[in-house]
Amino acid sequence: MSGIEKQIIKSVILSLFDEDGPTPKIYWPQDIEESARLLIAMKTISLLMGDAVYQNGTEIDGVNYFGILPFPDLKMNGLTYFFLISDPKARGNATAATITVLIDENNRVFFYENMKYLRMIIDKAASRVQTSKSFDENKQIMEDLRQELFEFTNELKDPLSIKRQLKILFVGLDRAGKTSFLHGVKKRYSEIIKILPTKGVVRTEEKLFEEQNSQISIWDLGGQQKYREKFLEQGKIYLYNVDLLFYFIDIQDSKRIKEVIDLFKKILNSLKELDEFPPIVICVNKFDPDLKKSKEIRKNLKILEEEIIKCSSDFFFKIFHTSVFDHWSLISAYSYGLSQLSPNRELFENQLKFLANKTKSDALLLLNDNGIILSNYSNEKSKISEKVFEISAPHFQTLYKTFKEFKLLKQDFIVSSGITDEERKIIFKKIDIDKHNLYLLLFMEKFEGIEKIEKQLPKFTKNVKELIQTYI
Ligand SMILES: Nc1nc2c(ncn2[C@@H]2O[C@H](COP(=O)(O)OP(=O)(O)OP(=O)(O)O)[C@@H](O)[C@H]2O)c(=O)[nH]1
Ligand SMILES: [Mg+2]
Repeated sequence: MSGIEKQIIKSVILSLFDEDGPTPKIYWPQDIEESARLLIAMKTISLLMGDAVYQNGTEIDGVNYFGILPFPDLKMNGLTYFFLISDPKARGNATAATITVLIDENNRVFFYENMKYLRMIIDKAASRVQTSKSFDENKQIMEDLRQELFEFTNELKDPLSIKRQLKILFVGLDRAGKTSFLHGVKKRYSEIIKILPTKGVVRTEEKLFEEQNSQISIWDLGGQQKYREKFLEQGKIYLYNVDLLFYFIDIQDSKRIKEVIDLFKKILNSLKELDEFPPIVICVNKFDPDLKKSKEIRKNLKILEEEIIKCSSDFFFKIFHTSVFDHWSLISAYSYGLSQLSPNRELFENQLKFLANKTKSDALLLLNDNGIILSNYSNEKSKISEKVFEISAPHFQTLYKTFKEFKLLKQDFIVSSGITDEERKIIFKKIDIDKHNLYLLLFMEKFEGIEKIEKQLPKFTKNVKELIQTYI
């Protein structure tokens, strides 16, 4: 027995796009079936081939991302790194390459749990491959990678937990609007008016899909002083293993700006002490639509943003202006946060970008049935698109459902025309993927007919169908 049965890592493969197409160049174990390794090379490289950047052949550095791919035929899941190797002789001046690490599909949590470290060592190996001069050198690099992976998995105490556990914290001063936000994002309006100050912590579960690999727990922490103190004292319990943090600020409460910043700093310090660096979504909340132009609010905003930028340099954060009276603002902030938890977010963006390119769309949005934005893309030229989506997306979803209800939809497309001029169009399309209802919104400056979209959709749907299984 070689011990392979006990090993979590089942296979490691370097694939290149050469004269023969996608080819598994270096693979372990040696006796992996030819059909299996070909499948892995084909599938990983062909996802990369959709990349517009690659096809334009301009920036090599622009293409490097990770994704988790299902290989149902092999009953395995692969963590794949996509990258390019500079080659003046190749089309687009570059060779597409992937490194894929495979494990049993039942063990896929292992990838999610250990993403940070796995990314680091695979990235390192890929950089070496990019400058490697020979096949033998590549062989050595892949052997080193395998060794490192094995050493890592051997050291892990409990590598195979059943489900990926994700922890999302909602923190901020009392009355900042955390609990209202959580109800608002789900459109539980009748609850919002009944909300009382949160005592201690209230935990709920989030489901993006009926079936998902992860268990997402949301911790809504009461912001009153006594709860805050407890929470800071017992930082280890609350902040330990946090995957995402929402920090809430009441922008209308000018008197408490200092208090808001102080609490934020304390939380960041505790996180640093624990060596936890979750992405942070800052909700500048109660930014109500009718107050957007208020001088006082603007002034508060300026002070706050300066202070936040000053103290959070060690963290990845993004600021959103939110209000419970603007549903889209909640959805945008919430979706953005959740998307940070998906190891496949770059792959999704890439799929949207590819579809945009092929259909000449200027912006795309992919929504789930609850209106959560799973992925979005907009080309740099079309600055207006985000605003257009913001206003139209929620209405389209309602329109769609209403039309469907009254059996007024022959096909799954709704095309709006006459909103601006004749050429600009917004197209709304439902796509069915297994049990999931997903919605696609396309914005086009210059509409060239629905056929272009229909032609591209099967391929897009097929790719999304696979990637969605490992979205979160
Ligand atoms: N104007 C305005 N009021 C809001 C908004 N969001 C929440 N509120 C109100 O602010 C008050 C406090 O909201 P909560 O959701 O209970 O605040 P919280 O942050 O959960 O408070 P704690 O549980 O005590 O930490 C309620 O009266 C809400 O109706 C908003 O976006 N705009
Ligand atoms: Mg609350």
